[in-house]
Amino acid sequence: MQTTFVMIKPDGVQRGLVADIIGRFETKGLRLVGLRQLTPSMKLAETHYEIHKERPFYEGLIEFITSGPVVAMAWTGVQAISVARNLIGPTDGRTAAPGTIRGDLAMDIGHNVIHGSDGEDTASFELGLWFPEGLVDWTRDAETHIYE
Ligand code: DAT
Ligand code: MG
Repeated sequence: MQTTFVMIKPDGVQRGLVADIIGRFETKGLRLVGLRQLTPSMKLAETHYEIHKERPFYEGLIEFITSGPVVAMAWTGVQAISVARNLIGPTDGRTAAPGTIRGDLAMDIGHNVIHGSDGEDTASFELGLWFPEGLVDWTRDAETHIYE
């Protein structure tokens, strides 16, 4: 089992895509173990995207992520990190395949609706950053039907 960090960005919240996006993770079979809506502080956004600090798009990215509320989530499942990344699709919404969240819902590389952790180290760093109070430990009865 893995837990991954997923965030609906301000464009996804403003466009009313929260229910659609949460529904995709839930119906896939991942288990929701954390959910918060907040407008990220500069410090939180800068820490989250620290790895991109030297990139030319960094300032615009921080401005965008702090521009309004985001929905931060933690999802658990077998290989949840890659499962979530595959649901999300590649960075550029215009070339992301239909069927993926970005492929279905985004037209831009920056305003691409959603973030998902890209590996075990980033997942644990991002979960600790966005959910300092910890996650919700619960059993999803449906899991006996989701997994063999
Ligand atoms: P991803 O979110 O697919 O993991 P990333 O980690 O390379 O992509 O970049 C983080 C975010 O930065 C991405 O979701 C949108 C923004 N971004 C990346 N490349 C960009 C670019 N060339 N122009 C504008 N924004 C970009
Ligand atoms: Mg990334």
